[in-house]
Amino acid sequence: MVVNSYPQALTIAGSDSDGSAGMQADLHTFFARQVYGASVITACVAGNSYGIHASVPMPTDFIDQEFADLAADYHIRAAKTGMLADSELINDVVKNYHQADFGPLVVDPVIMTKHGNQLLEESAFNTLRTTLLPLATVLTPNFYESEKIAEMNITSADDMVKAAHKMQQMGAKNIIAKGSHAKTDQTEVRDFVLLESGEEFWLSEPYHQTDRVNGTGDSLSACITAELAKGTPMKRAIEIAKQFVNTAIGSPIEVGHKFGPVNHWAAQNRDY
Ligand code: PXL
Repeated sequence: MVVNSYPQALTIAGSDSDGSAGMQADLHTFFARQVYGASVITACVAGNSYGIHASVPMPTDFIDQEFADLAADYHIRAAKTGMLADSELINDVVKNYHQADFGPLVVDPVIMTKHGNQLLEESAFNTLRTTLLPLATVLTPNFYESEKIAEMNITSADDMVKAAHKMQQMGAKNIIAKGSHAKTDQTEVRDFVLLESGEEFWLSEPYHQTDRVNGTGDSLSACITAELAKGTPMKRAIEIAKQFVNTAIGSPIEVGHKFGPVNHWAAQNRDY
């Protein structure tokens, strides 16, 4: 008798053809953390290590069927969202998430790639803020996304704290607001964490001077999702994810010519 008890996580995200980011990075991460990975594909992106060159959203009735098929069979214990492209897709995913019982939701508010490709229509920011954000058990904005969502310029540590509190007031329960990587002479990256309990703290990791950081945001949010699917407490899940991604950045893999992926092999099977 199959008891369906193995930890299962879901990524609701876009497919990235070069495998460095999006759903592929999520599934690599689930695998590396020994969690079974299912996927609801929301969009397909054609690109490589130089950039993204085309993108198509999936039809919403197809997305509805993906959700229905998983709900009818699998025991998804945690899920994450990645690229959602436009308001129609966000509303469809929100509708499906309300109907499903897929556990805590990690929202990676994917707006733009590191190299300037827009993955969410400008007109969808408000839908993201008002419908998806309140569903977020965890929100994982990068520096740019925090500025966009909180609608403020972030120029200091105090501003990061302010932005995180603003995003919590919008309905996200736990926030990891990622620090800026903009200064090439910086020696560390500091992320600010605000938990549902009100506890807040900074996480610091060494800054790696490398172009091979595609998929870091996807992998961080996927690692938190994988840990939540296994029942890891929230604070520990966030700490593990930060160290996992830092390790994956630390050992680049030589694929592609320009902005390559992080190395999930280097980060797997470790006790963080
Ligand atoms: O890393 C952000 C991201 C998310 N989703 C898809 C992507 C990318 C970046 O390239 O292609 C599908």
